[in-house]
Amino acid sequence: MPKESNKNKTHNALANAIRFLSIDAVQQANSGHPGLPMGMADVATVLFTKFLKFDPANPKWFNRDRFILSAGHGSMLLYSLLYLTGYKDISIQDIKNFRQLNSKCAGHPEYGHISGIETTTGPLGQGFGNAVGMALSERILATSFGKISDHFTYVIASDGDLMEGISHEAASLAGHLKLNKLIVFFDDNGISIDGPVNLANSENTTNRFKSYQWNTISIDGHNPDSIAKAIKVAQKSKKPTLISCKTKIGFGSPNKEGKSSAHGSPLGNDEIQLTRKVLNWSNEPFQIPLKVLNQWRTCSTFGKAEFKKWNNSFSKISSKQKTEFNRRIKGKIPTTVTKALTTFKKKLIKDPMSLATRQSSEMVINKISGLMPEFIGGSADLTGSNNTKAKEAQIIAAPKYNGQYIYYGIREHAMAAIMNGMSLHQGIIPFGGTFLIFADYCKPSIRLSGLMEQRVIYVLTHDSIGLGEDGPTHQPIEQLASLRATPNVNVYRPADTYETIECWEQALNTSKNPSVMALTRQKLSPIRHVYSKENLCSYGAYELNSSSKKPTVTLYASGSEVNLAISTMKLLNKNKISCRVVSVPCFELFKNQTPAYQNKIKGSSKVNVSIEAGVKMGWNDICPSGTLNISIESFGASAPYEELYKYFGLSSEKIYKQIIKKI
Ligand SMILES: Cc1ncc(C[n+]2csc(CCOP(=O)(O)OP(=O)(O)O)c2C)c(N)n1
Ligand SMILES: [Mg+2]
Repeated sequence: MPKESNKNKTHNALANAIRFLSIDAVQQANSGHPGLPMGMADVATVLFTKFLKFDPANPKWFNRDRFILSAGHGSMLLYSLLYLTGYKDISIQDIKNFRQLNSKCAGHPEYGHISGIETTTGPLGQGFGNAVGMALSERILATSFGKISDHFTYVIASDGDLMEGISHEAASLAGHLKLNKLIVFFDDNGISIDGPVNLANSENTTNRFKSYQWNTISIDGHNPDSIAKAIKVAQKSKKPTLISCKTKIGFGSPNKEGKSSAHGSPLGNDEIQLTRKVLNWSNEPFQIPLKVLNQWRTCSTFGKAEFKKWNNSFSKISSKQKTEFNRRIKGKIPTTVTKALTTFKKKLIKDPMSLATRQSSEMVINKISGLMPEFIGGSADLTGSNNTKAKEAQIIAAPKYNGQYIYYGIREHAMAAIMNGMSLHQGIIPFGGTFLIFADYCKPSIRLSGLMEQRVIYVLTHDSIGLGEDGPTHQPIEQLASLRATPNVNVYRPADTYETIECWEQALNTSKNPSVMALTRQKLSPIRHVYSKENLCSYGAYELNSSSKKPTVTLYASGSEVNLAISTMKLLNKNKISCRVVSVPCFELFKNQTPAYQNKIKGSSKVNVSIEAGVKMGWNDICPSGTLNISIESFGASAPYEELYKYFGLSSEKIYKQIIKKI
């Protein structure tokens, strides 16, 4: 080994503290990924000790630099950093409990477990997308608050992160938007699980990012001076920067360094002993020499000073601005929004409208957008179909970023991950549109919205065969069921304009759930004719009308099929069969009601029928047992929508016949 200078000695000791905490924790858990923390310890050490603006004593300080470990399998890198730098909510005991039940140090970093974890990562590429959302949020908020919003967003991304399709989408948009305060360290170790990356990859990653309009720098990821120099250059760039760091996975392990065997299993006791020798680390497992720990603990001095400076600047802004800033950061909806929606509901009762729910949703967006600058919309190239753009909304673009609308391009997956990042960043309530069928193109990120309890609103239009002629490739069949099956995601399917307002109101006021708005392409007649002070959709299901106290038949339906239920009810009534209709705009909210309420809604009809233009899966959790399901269990077809409804058995006459058979 070359002789170490004092400067290098200090750096190496700091980096080795990360390496050995990671090695020891993975060994103790007998599970985990030592390779990445060992390989990226040098980069992380330089970043955290010399550049990252943060204060472990004030981990939620708004203007901190964000650090995202997109390659979540390297979680021990992040846990080591948070412990070493002195975050209060992680102890050495937590690290010893790595990957055990209820440990804060879960297999992959989970948002909410430790204050320094900015987002949940593990599904490769997601963190990269989140980071783009965070960097964009920082720029958007600066348009209202100037230097109060002024931080960098740093990312560690692995080969896997950058191979994933989502990184292509997100990087391309980040380059287009010139997010110059986004700095990505690419852990260019040339190794993934199956072996060398060149088993499956031939592209030049640097050139790829260059073509996205990024600034690119290539360095030796084990040379502290090169790392520092690259960060300095990146900080001054007018474009987002990719710093490709040539590293060795499992750095320091004589038999596993540079090999995929270092990726995802414990090094083993013998190899650990050898690695301790190579890296000159003679400490017991989990033991960090006091001198090294103290050096780590003081590295945020710069961040603490920045925190003070920021507080000083913040104290100088007007009290009106302070109140507005605090409101946005807390995610509180302005009272003017509630008032506007109430006025809209009342007006609608007087002056009913037959609209597609996507149009109703557009009216809601138009009414509230100007009242909530933090309400940031967008669409994946379907603005005119999703009806997501408020008339007044300006387009968000470099270099000013003042606006409320993002043209995401045809990048559904990145849109969803970016929205997660915006919501996590705080100060923004994102909503974005595509067709419901393409929920499948953003599903991994929708799932993470649910897992991280983020208020992200997905405006998913063209919600059934009711879209008509575009045919089965565009007609959702199983999408509602699969989204409803995702924990914590509220799926709304409003039946008319009034319900659309209620569902939007509920989505905006539910800060710990993502919401899916499943909206129609086709016009729907109004079903609500009386103003209700209470938000009936917030119950998830409610009785819309009934022709008797003890109706023989109860019809349950959502969205566009509520009107079908009403016409079926009319037919039954005409034939002296009493009936009631229950509108079911949101399964999840109904399941949260008391058993008493649920039983009241379920009632005691002889015949129960659910009607929805999609698979029946899930309806039996809502309806009484033995319910007849009117559904579609095959792919759709291409035709005018009225014909399709008849073809698939969704007509009041056909439903009526089935009910009579059952009675
Ligand atoms: C979307 C997704 N697919 C697959 C995996 C499983 N997985 C975890 S890490 C990894 C790739 C490892 O290679 P790299 O990203 O270069 O990380 P390194 O081995 O260099 O640490 C894979 C396929 C995952 N976590 N996420
Ligand atoms: Mg790799």
